[in-house]
Amino acid sequence: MVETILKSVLYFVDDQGCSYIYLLLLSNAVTMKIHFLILLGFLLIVSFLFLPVYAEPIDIRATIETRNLLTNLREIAKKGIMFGHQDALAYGVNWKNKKGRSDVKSVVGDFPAVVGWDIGHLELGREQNLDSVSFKDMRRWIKKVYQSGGVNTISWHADNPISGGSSWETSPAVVSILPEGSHHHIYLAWLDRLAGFFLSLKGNRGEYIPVVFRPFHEQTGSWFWWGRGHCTKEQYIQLWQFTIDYLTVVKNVHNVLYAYSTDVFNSREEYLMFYPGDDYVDILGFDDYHSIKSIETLDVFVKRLNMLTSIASEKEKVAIFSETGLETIPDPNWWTGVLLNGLHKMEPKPGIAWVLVWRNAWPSHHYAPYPGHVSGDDFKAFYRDKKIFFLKDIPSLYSK
Ligand code: BMA
Repeated sequence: MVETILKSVLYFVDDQGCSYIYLLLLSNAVTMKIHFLILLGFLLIVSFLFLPVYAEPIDIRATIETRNLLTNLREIAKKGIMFGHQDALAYGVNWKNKKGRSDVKSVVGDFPAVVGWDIGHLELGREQNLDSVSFKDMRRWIKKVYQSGGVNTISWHADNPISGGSSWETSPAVVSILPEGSHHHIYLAWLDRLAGFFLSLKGNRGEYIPVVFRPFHEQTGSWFWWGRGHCTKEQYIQLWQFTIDYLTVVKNVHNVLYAYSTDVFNSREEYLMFYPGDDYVDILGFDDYHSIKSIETLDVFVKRLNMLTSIASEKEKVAIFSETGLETIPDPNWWTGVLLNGLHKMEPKPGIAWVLVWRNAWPSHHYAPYPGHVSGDDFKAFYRDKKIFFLKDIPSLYSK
């Protein structure tokens, strides 16, 4: 291959119609220098064409591993789609906290390439998250995923800071935690805890482990206190920007990529309704549990994917399908018949870096199969698809 390229280059610069070697022998030193420079220039241009374009995180002080992660996500999205599962290593249907276990692994023999975690209740200083996963264990699993080259993505079902209710308790709260608000000091204490957690994620060399943080998600819906209807667009954006500025500038957190992730949307305008700006977002995603329910609405699903990837390529951001799934997966052919079918229909531009299905909590609330599940065989077919990447299919995403 290299030989062929060199040969073409040599003949390209040969304007005498005879072989380059012959010409070199005849040329004087000056001609040789010129030829050498032309050759060098040409090789430089060719090598630049084949180099990945390095993506710049919004945090200009992002660590090298964090930068590499963003670049590699961008490269992956050109080739295929990683499969992700929420809380994959922590528990599954009818088991909890078993070393090396994951429902996905029990079915296909490989781990998801992306693992989702939720830090809801970390803000309160609790030891366990809202789904009873201990933060100590979460830290350990995050390291495991990082060391195996996979991605950790973190959502935040934060409690309502005013009422003390859950994320789903929608008394107005955003305005009160902004810098001029009555509860701003509480929010600062929350962010201090989050920063402490992010900075506690370290690899064996003492390097910070990069994570993708996806705060204040599904804001195009109204079920969370930060959602549409419970704050203005300006307040949401101010909250987002303040959060990132505080974590990066004040707390010196530089191992985080930030994902803006809406719920379903039907237009570009709706998607960007709460968009905090290109300088505050690394990754664009959306959650959709609706259009993927059956083949009947596949066109809606594909349309949303295409809208997302268009916006992402225009803004030079990475796109992800941040949450989805069919609860209990009663359709035995859902994985290939609906999900994969839709993903294959996506327009061929840089696609999405991953698709993540929600957690396997209990028999009536799970989104990935487990041994003996009705959709198990179809999930194996989904796993075998060349465009779908599990952990063994990806290179480590933290080095060049
Ligand atoms: C929801 C459900 C809840 C859970 C929450 C945060 O979709 O799975 O049971 O507490 O996500 O993980």
